[in-house]
Amino acid sequence: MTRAFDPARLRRAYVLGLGLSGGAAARLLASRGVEVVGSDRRPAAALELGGLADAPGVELRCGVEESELPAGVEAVVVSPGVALDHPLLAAARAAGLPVVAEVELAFAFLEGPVVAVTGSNGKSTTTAMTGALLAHAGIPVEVCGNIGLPLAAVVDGAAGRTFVVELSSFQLETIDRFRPRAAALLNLSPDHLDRHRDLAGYLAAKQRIFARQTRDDVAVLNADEPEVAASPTAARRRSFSLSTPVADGCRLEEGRVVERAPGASARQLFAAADVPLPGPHNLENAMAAALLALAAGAPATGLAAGLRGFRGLPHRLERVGERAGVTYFDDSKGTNVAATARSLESFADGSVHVILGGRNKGADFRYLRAAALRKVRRAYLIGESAAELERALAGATELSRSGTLAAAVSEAAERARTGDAVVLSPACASFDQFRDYRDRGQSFQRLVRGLPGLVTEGRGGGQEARV
Ligand code: UMA
Repeated sequence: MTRAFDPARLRRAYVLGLGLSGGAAARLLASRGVEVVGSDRRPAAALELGGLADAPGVELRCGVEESELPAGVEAVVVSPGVALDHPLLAAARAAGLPVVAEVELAFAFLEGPVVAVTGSNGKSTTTAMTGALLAHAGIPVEVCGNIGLPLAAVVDGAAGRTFVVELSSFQLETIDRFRPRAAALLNLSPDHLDRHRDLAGYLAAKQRIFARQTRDDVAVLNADEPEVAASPTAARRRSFSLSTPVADGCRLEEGRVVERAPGASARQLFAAADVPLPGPHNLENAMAAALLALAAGAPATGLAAGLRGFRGLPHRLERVGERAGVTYFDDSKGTNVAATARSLESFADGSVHVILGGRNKGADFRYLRAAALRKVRRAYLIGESAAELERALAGATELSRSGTLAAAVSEAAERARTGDAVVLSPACASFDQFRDYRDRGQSFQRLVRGLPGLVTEGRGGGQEARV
């Protein structure tokens, strides 16, 4: 039998993976007087350990893939990137020790409500938007999680904060007591199938976000996706939709987002035009963010102004600049087929020169054909999956086997004409050629800024993306 995870009584813990989340978890544990053994298969020189190596009570084992647990360990905190069949985790389970996510550990120490966001796409934008809406309402907020700042890193801080946490399926797999006051499941499309085996496993991991909620909490669900809408939860179900009528939640009605709730009269929350980011998917993100913000105490009257002030996030349809009537967008965060297809929907038919490719995470690229047929003038294929993309998209649009990002940018810049857009939205992970999606996006931006005659406009030009 697995022992219950009780951070208050923990004396010695193992932290597997010392990246962002493992590092933050180890620091949090050490600061609470817990002895930590941490390991990472990468050598210490490749990790950003800060002062962790010298912290009292912390022992680090880097550059080795450990499979045996040291004596006296009472729980294992696992980084999201570690597969759950890792030998060390199997050993922990066999010994009856709890294996928990960094967010589960952090949750136990939080003093303040949690608002959580998951889904296949749009979760970072929705998380940031929710944070912006709460901040606009004067509610102290910490925006964190998968978005890039571990929850464990923000446990200590001013009192009275609301924690808006983006959660990936990887993190959700090993939560237990984690209970968000309000939680959203935005959408579901195939992603990370290399880890979750099938869509049902992936959905089940996502739905764990609601597992500990009670009827005092709020679950925000996408009414336009039946599997998402049917998620089991004890919480009050509030839905959002672009088309389906909702009994409790909000819906787009003739350019206005209208809220309905049992026993209350309908009211406008904001207008579609208040959302400063392009595409119907961002309207969905804004509806979910509004319902979460309401659940966390923001007044409805400030939502429209809060949204208008939202600046968007880097590497998500981020406008890099313009040159000879051609606009360049960095959508490096488009790491799966659905994200890229959604981004393409933001552009005029036949106007996009899209850069695709990288490491395939188990996706079927044929799902890109429909969007490619309508929106794409030419696709420039890079990285490991170029050949697979070429087979999947043959006949749907013009194709170039560019190989590298540099070759793709230079060829796209040469071919694009006034009114076109050049968009890096790879539908793939970046790890074959780059450190991560940020590194890939930054490389793209450097290449674009190096084009002669480019006029840069910085971040937040979402509106201009509506071409
Ligand atoms: N490691 C091992 N053994 C293993 C596997 C990994 O030692 O078998 C080590 C690696 O060498 C590495 C560390 O574990 O040093 C990696 O940890 P990690 O991959 O879990 O990454 P972190 O740095 O902790 O970052 C994680 C999230 N990464 C992943 O889920 C892969 C970050 O999301 C998140 O921002 C961060 O925690 C803070 O919460 C990134 C991501 O790509 C952006 N997320 C995926 C997505 O959005 O699709 C899920």
